[in-house]
Amino acid sequence: MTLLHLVLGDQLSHSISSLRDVEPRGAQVLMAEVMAEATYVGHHQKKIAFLFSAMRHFAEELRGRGFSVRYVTLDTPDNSQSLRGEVERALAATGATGVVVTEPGEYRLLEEMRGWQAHLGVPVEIRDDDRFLITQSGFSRWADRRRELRMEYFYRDMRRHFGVLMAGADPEGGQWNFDKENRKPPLKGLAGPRRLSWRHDAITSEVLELVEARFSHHVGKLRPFHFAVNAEQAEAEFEQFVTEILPSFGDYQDAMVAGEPYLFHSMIAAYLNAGLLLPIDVIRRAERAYHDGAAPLNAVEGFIRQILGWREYVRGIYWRFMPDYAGRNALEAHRPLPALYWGGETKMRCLGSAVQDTLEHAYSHHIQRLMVTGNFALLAGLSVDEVCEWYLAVYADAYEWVELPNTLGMALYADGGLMASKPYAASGKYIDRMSNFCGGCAYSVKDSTGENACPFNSLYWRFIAVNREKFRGNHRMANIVAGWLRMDEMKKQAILARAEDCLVRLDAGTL
Ligand code: DLZ
Repeated sequence: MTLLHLVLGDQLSHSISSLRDVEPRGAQVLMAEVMAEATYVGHHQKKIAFLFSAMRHFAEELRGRGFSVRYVTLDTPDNSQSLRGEVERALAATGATGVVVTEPGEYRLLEEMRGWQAHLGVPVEIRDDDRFLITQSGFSRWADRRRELRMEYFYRDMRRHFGVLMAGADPEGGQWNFDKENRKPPLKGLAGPRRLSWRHDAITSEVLELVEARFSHHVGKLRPFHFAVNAEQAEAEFEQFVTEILPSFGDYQDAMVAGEPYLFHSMIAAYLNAGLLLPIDVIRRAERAYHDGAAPLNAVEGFIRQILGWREYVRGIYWRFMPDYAGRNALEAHRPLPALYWGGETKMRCLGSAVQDTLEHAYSHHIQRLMVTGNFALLAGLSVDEVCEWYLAVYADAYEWVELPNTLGMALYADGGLMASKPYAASGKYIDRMSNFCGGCAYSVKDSTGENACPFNSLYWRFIAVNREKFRGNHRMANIVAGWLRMDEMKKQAILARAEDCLVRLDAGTL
């Protein structure tokens, strides 16, 4: 009996559960480039090129291991351009009598797959994705026992369970979290090291031409294209991170520098989320760097918290609360996404720079995402749906399981505090402290009123004023709301007038 093993574009791991316990000879693998997946949001051109090239390389590796792989390129004649259609065609062509697939990372596709068995008339087995360190049911068991689902406590339990950075029953270094040591502002001239970049082989060159021909209307710049496209290259990039970059990662985790899109960040999210790297491997490698004395604890703990804590936690939140989660909009934010998010002109240096980095690289680092593009969207009350769609489209690492909780929950507080104990709202003062943007900006970060005032300042206070009733019960917001209520009435009016002026200009494309 031959089964059809479907491998999706973000399942490029040889240990993926859909290929587990399978004798390569006699097994039939299906991989398919389809318009349905390439266009359900308007993915960045680099994201499509990265995935198609990585998929094609992975198919070659599988063939090298003896698998029979049916690989359908986007331009294959008769490509039905949907995953179900390609499964249907493959079943007919190969005579396979059942389908095996690892659960997808997005709710919409899982829902669709649940209907495949009835439609196709053969058994469809959907296996757990055990590249993640906790299953959906494991997360649910953890969550069922708690009133509040805070990441910090989840992370501690994961450290204990996996014995990562532990000294017996205690955390290594006597503390679970070294976040306070990870917030150094950038020194003058701070710059990250030069990163590895890869020559295009024949596969990547062909994919780049395909993306140029078929997706040039999508967001972002395709070239130069520098992504790793197989596990070997991704591992080499990660090794460079551990040996040259990780030691500085902790200190400058929250710093932003104009013209330095990567600084000391690992840049591995796209590889992890597509399956070229495995979370447990990168966690153990970083831990080893600490034990070997090659990287300090604040850096290693900060890195491991992102993978073992945050990444697993957001996935758990996503699956526990979908599909209801996607419809949440606790602060009733509906303003249309302005053109500047698609590269339109802005005089705001920090925002313009974060957007330009995003369009150029399909990447920006987490503080730009959270405290610049995210913070601005929160303060300006931008439509939750449109902002979430933007984040899903523009980042090479974005799939809904990771994007939605990070955007809707963390950045926009649209889940009403399920994930974050208070909104990540900040005025220009935060950006000034953590970056070198404000010095060269057209706006004055010292001012909240008048037409030169940094828009973040007036919008911050407007956000507090508009939502003060909603924040009344939140003890972490009480002082801020009280600060607004105490403020001189004339000053309040001037701030609100400036905020309205900013919003008018935002909509007009002149902010
Ligand atoms: C993101 C993406 C794109 C652009 N194209 C494909 C594709 O052609 N074929 C495929 O199998 N997967 C693709 N993907 C990744 C899927 O969208 C991803 O597997 C689901 O969103 C679930 O995470």
